[in-house]
Amino acid sequence: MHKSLILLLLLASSVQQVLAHSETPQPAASVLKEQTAWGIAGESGQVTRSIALRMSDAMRFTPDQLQIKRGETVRLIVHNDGRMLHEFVLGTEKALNEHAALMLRFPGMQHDEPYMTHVAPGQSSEILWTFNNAGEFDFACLIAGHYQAGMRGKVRVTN
Ligand SMILES: [Cu+2]
Repeated sequence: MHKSLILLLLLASSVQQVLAHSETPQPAASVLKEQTAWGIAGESGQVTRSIALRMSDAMRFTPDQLQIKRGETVRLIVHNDGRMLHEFVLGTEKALNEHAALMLRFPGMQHDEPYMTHVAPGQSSEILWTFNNAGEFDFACLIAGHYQAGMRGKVRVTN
């Protein structure tokens, strides 16, 4: 299991303790720039391409397939066309499956990482991401029920 998920699990199981603190715990900078199997957080000066994605209450992403060249830093602009909250989370299929299982157990779980964004109805949000590993990765909305309804897509990063 990804270590940040374990942290989230610990946080979710100690909500009372978390709420007892006046300050929201902030992840360390080293955590924010953590290398993952599917890439690393990008900088705005490195952006080579912008890709717009739309999310709908039909539990679909448009487009649901992305082609990336390894080394590209992409500005992913995610718009929520629906009337409910959606989110965009990048990962491996395995990481997303594990994360989705946690979201089912703890539907109110707060989570935030540089490879995910939560988008309110009618709003847009963006992620800057450097795809520095080739491979086949996934993106998904992990809100309980959405992932299970098929709200996911594929990213192919080629050399
Ligand atoms: Cu959703």
